[in-house]
Amino acid sequence: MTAAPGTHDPLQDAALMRAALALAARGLGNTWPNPSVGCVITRDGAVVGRGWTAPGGRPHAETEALKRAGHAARGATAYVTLEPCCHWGRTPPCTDALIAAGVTRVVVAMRDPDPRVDGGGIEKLRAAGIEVTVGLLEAEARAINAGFVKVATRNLPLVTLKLASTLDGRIATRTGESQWITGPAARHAAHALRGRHDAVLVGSGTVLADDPELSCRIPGFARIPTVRVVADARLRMPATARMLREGQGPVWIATRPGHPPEALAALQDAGATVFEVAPDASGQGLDAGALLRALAARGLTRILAEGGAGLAAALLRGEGLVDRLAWFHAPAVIGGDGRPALDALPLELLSAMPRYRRTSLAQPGPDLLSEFEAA
Ligand code: AOF
Ligand code: ZN
Repeated sequence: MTAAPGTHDPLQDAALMRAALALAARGLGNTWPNPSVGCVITRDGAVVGRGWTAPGGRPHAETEALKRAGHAARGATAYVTLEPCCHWGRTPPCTDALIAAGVTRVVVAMRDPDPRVDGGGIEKLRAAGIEVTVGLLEAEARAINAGFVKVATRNLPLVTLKLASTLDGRIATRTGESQWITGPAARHAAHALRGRHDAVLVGSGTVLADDPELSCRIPGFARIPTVRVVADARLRMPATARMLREGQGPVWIATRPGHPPEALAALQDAGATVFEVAPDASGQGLDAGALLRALAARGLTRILAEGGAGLAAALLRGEGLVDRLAWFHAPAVIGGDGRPALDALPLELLSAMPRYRRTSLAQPGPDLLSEFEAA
């Protein structure tokens, strides 16, 4: 049954926007610096085209979906998770493609904050006589576009802080033994998390302690290899580190200014990109906000921070730097002489304690994965 022109079935609209959001979610971690957008095109109640932002950020979702719909796009409705672009970037505007294809109705989940678009796409579609609805499942779309929106509005990427600890919040024994606290299913889930982020961020202490590879080792998951970023104020990272020899994806090292060029050259020769970031107040670490702004300036929108305890605490100390927590808990305890997941914040008053709202709970194998958002 087709609804009369101008009247639409809200349940069907919501179901189709949900389908577009699911397509958008597929691209997370693979489209930076662009957002991951989903588009579903329907005609007479049947889906005739689906598309999502291609790895690397182009082509855009709408043109992918239009390509699949072909002539069926004439008189069709397009459901898009972000306002279609109206600017000439490296691809022609999606608004023009929708108009040229003869789409007659566009349902948009949220406006695009990019100043080149920012309502202009909606206006252009309306000016062409297309019926446009804005705001369907906007909260869900904001969650998917959170990294892109944070960069566009605050020059900061979305940060998910991932930690894996015992029930009592320990990540190693007194002697430093840390492998493995969580089981294989949790580690697999952690790799999937890496794949949905543009980059993994660790402190150099973690590199020295564990010599990790830090890539997403699920075949086909990270279509664009996850960037591996090391916060290394003192330039302690050895040029022989495993991540420089193994695994996929670029290695970026952020350090404080003033190191001799030879020290940088050794790491650059090993394949790393090295850049300088302002130090923190102690001069020993990096300023967490400056580090994140530098990553946003390089195009990253979604960062998975994986510790160690110093980096995690530095991020949490910064106002509004950590957006989400992904905390794995193993059903085990180490006790007070073990290494804590977090260095001191420090905190004296409970009223100043950062609080979170749980958004999901999963049980990978014997472990728990709780995800939280800043409250
Ligand atoms: C869309 N559909 O799938 C995406 C959009 O550099 P360009 O030309 O690729 O443009 C990037 C901008 O386009 C980006 O900042 C955002 O505003 C929008 N992304 N728009 O219509 C898409 N990924
Ligand atoms: Zn576009």
